[in-house]
Amino acid sequence: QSDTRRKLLELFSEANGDFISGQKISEVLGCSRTAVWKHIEELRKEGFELEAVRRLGYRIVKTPDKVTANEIQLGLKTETFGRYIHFEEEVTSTQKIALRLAYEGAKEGTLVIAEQQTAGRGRMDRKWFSPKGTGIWMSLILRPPIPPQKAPQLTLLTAVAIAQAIQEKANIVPDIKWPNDILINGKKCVGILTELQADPDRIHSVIIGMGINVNQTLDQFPEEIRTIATSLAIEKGERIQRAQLVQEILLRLERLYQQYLQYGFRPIKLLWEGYATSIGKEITARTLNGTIKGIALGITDEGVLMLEDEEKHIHYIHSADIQS
Ligand code: BT5
Repeated sequence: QSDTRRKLLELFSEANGDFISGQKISEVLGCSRTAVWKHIEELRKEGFELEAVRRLGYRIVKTPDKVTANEIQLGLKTETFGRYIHFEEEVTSTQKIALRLAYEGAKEGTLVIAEQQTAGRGRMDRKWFSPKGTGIWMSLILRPPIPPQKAPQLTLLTAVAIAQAIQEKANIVPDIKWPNDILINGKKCVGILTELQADPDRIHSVIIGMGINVNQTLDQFPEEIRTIATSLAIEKGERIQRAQLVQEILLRLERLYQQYLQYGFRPIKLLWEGYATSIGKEITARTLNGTIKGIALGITDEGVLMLEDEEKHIHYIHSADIQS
């Protein structure tokens, strides 16, 4: 995806649905009117509807409701997150591609996104259903200057960013379930998978995988998760533009990430607690070392879950599956 295309989309974002003259476009892009016309044709092929009127120029009438790089970058307000986007119609898993790009030196903020995943995965190699054209399946590459043991905090930070974006775009206040789920009315709508590439003392990259059910109807969920999963459209009763939600998530993520690097995890923790409804309630944590039942007291300043059992012992839990 070229710089010229990015500039063109920026122009259209600023125009906000108004006409931009061909003259102005060719000036800003530094290319001929014919070259402008070629870019416009490319966008049309991708499903953008563009109106062309003599003397007025071009304007975007309709976007295709896909999650292509062009559509996400039309209206994107971030500085670095999503400024480079690797889009594919179909992949095995966006995590896999992001990992490869990270090895090849991709910059922080690089986003991999697909319309469909054929082998989307959750934690511990569980399956993540990622049907075509209905959800957001994406992976973001970060290179945070933090010690590797702090990487799990980024999962919590991501959960806050997605919760904020859902609140903004769908007008629903979701629940965050420690560590990596977002629920609406008790059903899972979002899953986050954080994968770390690091030496013992230095992070090379962190890949944040985000799976968000956006426009699925109930019958589009496979039977095995139909009673535990939901989508934003089911909860809200109307479809949501996925590209706009991606833009909002990237913006929130970038802001929180900058805040995190400057001030540490504490401000993120406070926001996180505002969305975490399980705090103060009884939960069961299945860890690799066994199952613990107790009251969730909250998270530490490091993002570790504190669980108080019947004997008033406090357990510090770094990773687990939680049931309420
Ligand atoms: C997660 O794992 O929740 C992390 C999911 C991360 C998915 C993203 S999509 C982009 C990127 N590329 C990938 O390949 N993955 C990431 P976990 O907590 O282990 O939950 C997995 C469980 O969630 C499964 O065992 C199912 O019960 C349930 N599940 C699977 N697909 C679902 C869906 N679409 N919606 C809700 N629940 C689902």
